[in-house]
Amino acid sequence: MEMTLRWYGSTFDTVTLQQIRQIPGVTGVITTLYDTAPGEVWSRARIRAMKEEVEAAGLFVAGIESVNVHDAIKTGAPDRDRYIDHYIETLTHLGQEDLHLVCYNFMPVFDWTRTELARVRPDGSTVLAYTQEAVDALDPEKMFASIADDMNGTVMPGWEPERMEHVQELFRLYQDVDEEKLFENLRYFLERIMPVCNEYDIRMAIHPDDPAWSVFGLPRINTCKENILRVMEMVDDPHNGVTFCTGSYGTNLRNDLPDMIRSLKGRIHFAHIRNLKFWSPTNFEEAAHLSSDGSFDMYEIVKALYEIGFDGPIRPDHGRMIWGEKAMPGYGLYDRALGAMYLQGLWEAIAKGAKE
Ligand SMILES: [Mn+2]
Repeated sequence: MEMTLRWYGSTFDTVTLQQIRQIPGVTGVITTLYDTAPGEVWSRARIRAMKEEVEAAGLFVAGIESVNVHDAIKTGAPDRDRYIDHYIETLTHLGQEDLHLVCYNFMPVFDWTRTELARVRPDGSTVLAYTQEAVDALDPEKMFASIADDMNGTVMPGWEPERMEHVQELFRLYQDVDEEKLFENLRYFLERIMPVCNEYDIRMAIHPDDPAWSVFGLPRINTCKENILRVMEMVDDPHNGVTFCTGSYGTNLRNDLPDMIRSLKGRIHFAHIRNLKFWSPTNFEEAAHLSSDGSFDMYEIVKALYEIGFDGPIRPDHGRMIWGEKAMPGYGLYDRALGAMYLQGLWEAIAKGAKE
């Protein structure tokens, strides 16, 4: 396991590399070229500059989150091959620059969905939260406007204003895409990129859908054990792997997280670890990482990762906004630093306990 933090680059992130460097045990960052659009080819020069900036701060780039997949690929549009060619070119450049982990998702239209970005908890911290009732009452085209005021002036991944201007058009693109078609389009994409992944040893790590069920009538497939195992089997190559995000699979209380981790042995390339507090099965908020603050048993989750021999990057996922910090919702420094320390404490205890 290597402990990392997500970082959006010095232009976009309120957190600096120097601050990340001071969190004990954090050696790497998970980053991206945040100003690139889905379908755009990443140049080697820009990838190298990003690496050099991170390395100059005493850290390293542990992986990319994300290289976003163009909607033409997800919908299986006639021009998808051109966009897959671009994706392959980006992967080639990443491989040539010695980067070997790429997180991505295959969610239609909306990336992760939350209905509140600053729900106040009893201790005064604020967190991202979700209620199905709020989603059901909302016109999807107004989704963006309803939360835009809470973004603290930041641009949140998957919710870029220029994308959200075209929400109606995006919905039209997906009108004939059902779950089976989405599986098929994912299989097509993975089969085409596996050769370059094998050539450069690039581990592709699909991120689960969040929440792990259909929203606004759009199909979603990366939601449960059965479906993710189907994705692993349909392109049975170790480079076709998973970002195990506990806060995303965990949105569905039917998902047994430690059991899912064990069933994905050898295919989890990256882990996002966070806790959720449920008030009902369809009303939850993002808690502190500590087990007792939320609804998950974090010890059992980390233990399952340890037991399958997981050796990739872990990052604390979204944190609460605490101590007056102003940052991109979920991506402040303070609570993620607390999360990184707690997760490392669990790991150390589990690893030493196993050796006794
Ligand atoms: Mn995640």
